[in-house]
Amino acid sequence: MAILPIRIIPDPVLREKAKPVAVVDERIRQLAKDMLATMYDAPGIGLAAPQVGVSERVVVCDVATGEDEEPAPMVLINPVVVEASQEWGVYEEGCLSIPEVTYDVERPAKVRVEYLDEEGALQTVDADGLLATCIQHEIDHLDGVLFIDHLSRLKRDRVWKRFVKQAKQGA
Ligand code: GNR
Ligand code: NI
Repeated sequence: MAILPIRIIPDPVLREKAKPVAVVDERIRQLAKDMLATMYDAPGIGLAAPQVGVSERVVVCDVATGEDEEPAPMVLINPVVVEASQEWGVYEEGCLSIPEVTYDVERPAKVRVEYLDEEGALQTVDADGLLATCIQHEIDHLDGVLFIDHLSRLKRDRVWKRFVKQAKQGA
């Protein structure tokens, strides 16, 4: 298992559309394991492959963060939202690729997601609460979309410019 470096905006890989996984093989299983280790180390509740520089449709998450909760790691390959509730919910979101920035984001409160598991078998999950938000945040990453894209242009541009400046200063 390896802890991988996490890419920070404006790294261009975070704006690419990630390509579907054609075959769920040992390479993908190893990537998922390394992503879980990286996510727990950060720590975070989710991680998408582009955040570790891999432009492929692989996501991991674990929203069971309570002290007395059992870990609940999930690996979602080629995930797709197939149904979203009319009802919306709001969470204060953050992103490991945009450190120390949090804002409220509105998204569908419940989603049904189809994906391939680590064996390549088709699975369906009905997610609500934080898991629904997390999976949507991660699928956005696979399409080059960041949570700041859901904010007003003013707020998004402010955050973006701050990180562009930091990158230029080598911070
Ligand atoms: O660790 C994370 N926390 C979080 C909180 C609210 C909504 C989404 C997230 S995902 C984030 C980790 C991350 O950047 N995943 O892409
Ligand atoms: Ni993120």
